[in-house]
Amino acid sequence: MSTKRIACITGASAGIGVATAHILAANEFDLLLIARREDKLALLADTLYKQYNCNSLIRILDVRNRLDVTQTIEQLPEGWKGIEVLINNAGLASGLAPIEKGDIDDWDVMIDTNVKGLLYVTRNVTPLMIANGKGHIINIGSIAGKEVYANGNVYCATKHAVDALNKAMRIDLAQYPIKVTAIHPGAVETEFSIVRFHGDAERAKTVYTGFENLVAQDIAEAIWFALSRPPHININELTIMPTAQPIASVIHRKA
Ligand code: NDP
Ligand code: 8X3
Repeated sequence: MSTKRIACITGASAGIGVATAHILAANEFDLLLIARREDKLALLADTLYKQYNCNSLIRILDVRNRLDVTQTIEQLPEGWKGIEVLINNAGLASGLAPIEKGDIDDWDVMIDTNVKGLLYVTRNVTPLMIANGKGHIINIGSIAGKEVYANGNVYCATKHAVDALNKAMRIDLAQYPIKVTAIHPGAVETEFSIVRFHGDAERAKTVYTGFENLVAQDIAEAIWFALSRPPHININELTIMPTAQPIASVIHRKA
């Protein structure tokens, strides 16, 4: 087992999770990579080893499954229990519909993943951090956790919950001392909109046309900024928007 610091990234198979894995691997972390798609995680682990000599442990896990989350963390090899950084990133929007027409299955998926899944992982990882006497949790929220927009109802509610949990965790965990930071992005082009629109890639593309959206690397760099501050500094939260998106519901697009 190497002596590098260990970070756990949920939602490591795409988008912001992949970009964060690269930046942490480049900064001498070994990585516990969590998501449901095994092929994507295996490919990422291989790339990280070749590019950065980073050791990865991949775990195929649906964060909505409480029992599986507990077992996965409990059954980590001893050398991997020293998790110092947790990136709570796994999450999604499913659908975009007014409250009276929303699909209740979409609502369940978002609440179970974005809120309950984040809690299950956090509940199982924080005791390891406390035992190790240090830690830093990065919660990936959203501008949707700061504002609400038409048809975003339940997704916005889940991200407001992440915002509240981020503040609450910080109060509870500062004594150990464990840092807690939220990163709240605006529009980042990833698989996010393809997932939101249930695989409709053409509709997803329209979300990002006519303006310069953020890319996953922009968010990974902000995460690294928060992680690389000295021990006495905690970045409580950062809201990061495309310049053309001053608030959640306004995007200045060129014709
Ligand atoms: P992607 O769809 O590209 O990536 C989402 C990741 O979450 C994937 O790795 C996916 O892996 C994982 N995931 C989803 N559901 C589960 C689950 N039940 N169990 C385990 N892993 C899961 O989107 P982004 O990278 O954009 O999203 C990352 C985070 O950033 C999310 O929390 C999102 O809400 C947030 N965000 C995104 C913004 C954007 O505009 N893109 C803006 C603001 C916040 P797999 O499918 O393999 O399980
Ligand atoms: C994703 C950004 O604006 O679609 O969280 O809610 S937004």
